[in-house]
Amino acid sequence: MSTELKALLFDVDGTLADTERDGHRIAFNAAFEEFGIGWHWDVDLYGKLLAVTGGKERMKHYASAYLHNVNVPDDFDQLISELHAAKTRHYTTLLASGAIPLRPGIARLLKEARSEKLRLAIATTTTPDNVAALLDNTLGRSSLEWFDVIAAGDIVPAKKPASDIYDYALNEMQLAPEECLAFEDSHNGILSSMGAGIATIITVNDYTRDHDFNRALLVLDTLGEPDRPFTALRGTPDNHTYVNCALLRQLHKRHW
Ligand code: XBP
Ligand code: MG
Repeated sequence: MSTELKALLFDVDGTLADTERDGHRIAFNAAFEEFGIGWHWDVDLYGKLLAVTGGKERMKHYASAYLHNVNVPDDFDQLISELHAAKTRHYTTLLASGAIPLRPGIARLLKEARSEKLRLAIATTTTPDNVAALLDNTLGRSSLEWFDVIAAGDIVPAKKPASDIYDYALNEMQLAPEECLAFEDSHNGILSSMGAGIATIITVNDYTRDHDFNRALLVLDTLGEPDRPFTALRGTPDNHTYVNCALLRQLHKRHW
């Protein structure tokens, strides 16, 4: 008996929108300036730091791997927590200015999935406020209700590449992994989604183009639009030129 596709689970950063280089990075730097600590993350360095998911975890990793924890205060965890709160404030303000649009095909696919009664969820490492700000400023406030569960940030102890955040979302939705597809953009992301047993579609971005996506169902440059076809980097999208529910059902059926 074949399993029916019931839900789509989306990563946020890099997948729903290109938030890292011109969003999170800018906000981290603004927080560093606000606190006068002399840190600055340029585009290349930030690409390397993305190996560690989660903003607090990333700052701690930077202090230990790049600064060897020199001049780190006794109450370092407190400083990290304050820096992170400031960073979240800068980031959500940036999103409110409309600086970061959704990636091609995201709004269209979410709307089509809703009309076809596919359930939706978010599984991300980022802070819940950041997810709300992105959805609010792109699709409108009511779009938060499109998602059965918004699994985000510290809700689970272990962030991606651990599968915890996807396991949490599946459990909340009472769905089996075979009933879902996940959308990711990074190696850590696909380790997490596939660790939870969910077949995964990748849309790459400049930071993740060279990551290992061997186990992905499909690797694309974007989800595409009817007038803006995707380029398939791996996998077989048959005659499709943009991702819609028909293609997703076909890929899902072929896989399971
Ligand atoms: C996203 C991240 C996040 C953001 C920062 O990873 O790594 O940590 O860069 O967000 P993914 P916070 O796309 O795999 O979920 O500062 O809110 O933690
Ligand atoms: Mg991501």
